[in-house]
Amino acid sequence: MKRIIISSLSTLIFIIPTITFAQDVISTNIAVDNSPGSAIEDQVVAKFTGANTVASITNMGLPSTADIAALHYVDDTTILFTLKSAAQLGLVTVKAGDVMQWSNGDITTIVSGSALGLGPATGIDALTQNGDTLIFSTDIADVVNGVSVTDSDLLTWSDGIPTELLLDQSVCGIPAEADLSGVHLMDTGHYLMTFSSSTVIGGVPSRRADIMRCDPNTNTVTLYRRFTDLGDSWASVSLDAISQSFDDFIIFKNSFEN
Ligand SMILES: [Ca+2]
Ligand SMILES: [Ca+2]
Repeated sequence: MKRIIISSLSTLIFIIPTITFAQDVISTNIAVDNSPGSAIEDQVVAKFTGANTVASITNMGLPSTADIAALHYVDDTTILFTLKSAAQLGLVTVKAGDVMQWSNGDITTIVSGSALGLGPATGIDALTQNGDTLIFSTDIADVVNGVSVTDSDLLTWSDGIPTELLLDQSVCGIPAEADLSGVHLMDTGHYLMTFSSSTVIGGVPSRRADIMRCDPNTNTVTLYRRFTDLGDSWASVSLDAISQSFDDFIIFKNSFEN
């Protein structure tokens, strides 16, 4: 007796896998001509692929006199940021210590510098998030809620919980004269960090436009990314704000679709 096996393509289910890539998101301290790409102004946010090309530039409509000092890239339509100096953004008056949110074109205040416990002359020059909790660095030494902090310590704040010290700069071996000017908390618990001038972090040289990675559990520091590799136009550039974006890409497309 013969057995007949009938198969049909229509009964098969194809799964298209995706992979998530981390893309580095930055603001520069000065305008840079990222030739052959477009110019990057200091008040916009540029997202870079791993191939050192600009994936996108987000212009939040800030005045050309504004300079983004810190940013946290939530997604393509929502960015937290601070400015280096006071500015008028539409109806909103922004001071250097204020944490702002841009969302689909609307700009609102997340928390003011005074509500964070910062002195009136203190700004925020590095910003990241852990859930809804803000993690940030000040641009000068300050006394925050009775605690003396340096411009490279990491502080933390969430709604209802006053600002407190999160990570002393000594954990990452940041020398006293260095100023942490950009930070991003990775899913691994490591911190990406940038500094306002060339220095040595945990024994590892850090130049302008370098991103360093600190593992606070093992006290080890490594070079993560060197933006000066992009070309001569980056030689005098510092990264004054960094973050990361995670985008899903389809890496396999089967051949059964038309
Ligand atoms: Ca900037
Ligand atoms: Ca700082």
